[in-house]
Amino acid sequence: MLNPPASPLKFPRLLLTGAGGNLGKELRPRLKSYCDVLRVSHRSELGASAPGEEIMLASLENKAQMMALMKDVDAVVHMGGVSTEQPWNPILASNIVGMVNLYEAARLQGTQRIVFASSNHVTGFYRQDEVVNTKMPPKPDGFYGLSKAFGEDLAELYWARWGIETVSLRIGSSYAEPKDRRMLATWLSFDDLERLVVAALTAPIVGHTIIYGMSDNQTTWWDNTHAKHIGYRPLDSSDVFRSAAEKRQPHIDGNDKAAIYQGGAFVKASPHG
Ligand code: 15L
Repeated sequence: MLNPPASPLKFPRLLLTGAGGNLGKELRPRLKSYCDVLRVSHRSELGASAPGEEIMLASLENKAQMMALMKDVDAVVHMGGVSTEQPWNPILASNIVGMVNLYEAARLQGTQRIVFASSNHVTGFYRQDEVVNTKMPPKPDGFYGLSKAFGEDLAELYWARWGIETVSLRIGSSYAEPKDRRMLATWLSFDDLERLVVAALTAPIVGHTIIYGMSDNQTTWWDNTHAKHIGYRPLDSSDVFRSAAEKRQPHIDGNDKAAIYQGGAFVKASPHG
């Protein structure tokens, strides 16, 4: 966990959705420094609330629950939704219908800033020998990546029509350490995830900005030139794990689609169950 700045910008009420997910669990204790009240939400039990927290369970696909969840919320860190390649129906419910419910509730309840957990799988069908910037066309690698591309377009619409600001985070691979050689390029440490989310929350003017979420890795496939105004400065790097990752995976099959495309195993995952 980072030490917050001496007098951090504080939101009166900040909502964290998906607070029970892998990254939501990491962010839940870290976001407290940036708000007076942290509202934490998930589709299932979250345990006892900590000081300064409000717990509100909600299903993204339930419009009434999302309207209640967003009441008096100043900003949202939206980590909720399906986070892997799955059949279309659960993705439709959480990542499409759920996303529309979130933004309609933000419009009607007056929430002005959303940080949206998009994914690198929006551009997963670019090759690993290409460098992608955020103005290049999406190449989603499955239903999950496609749903995140929809989320980014929805955010763009709500900015253009209703002035709701969003930073869409195309998160790479956020784990305690890189698990394989692909993650030497896509790894995002938990501390850099916090740096990225806080920068996205506190940057003065963002409109709708897309930014890739990776640490300061020697190997990188992503170019954040068009997101410099967010002020994200990663301080960790996958390089310290390079020899361990290469030892775990000494050979790469050049004909394996997971080794050719940036989406890795997602480009081969079957969405049909
Ligand atoms: C994602 O978007 C997934 O949510 C996460 O579990 C990882 O698979 C990550 O992509 C990745 O590409 O490593």
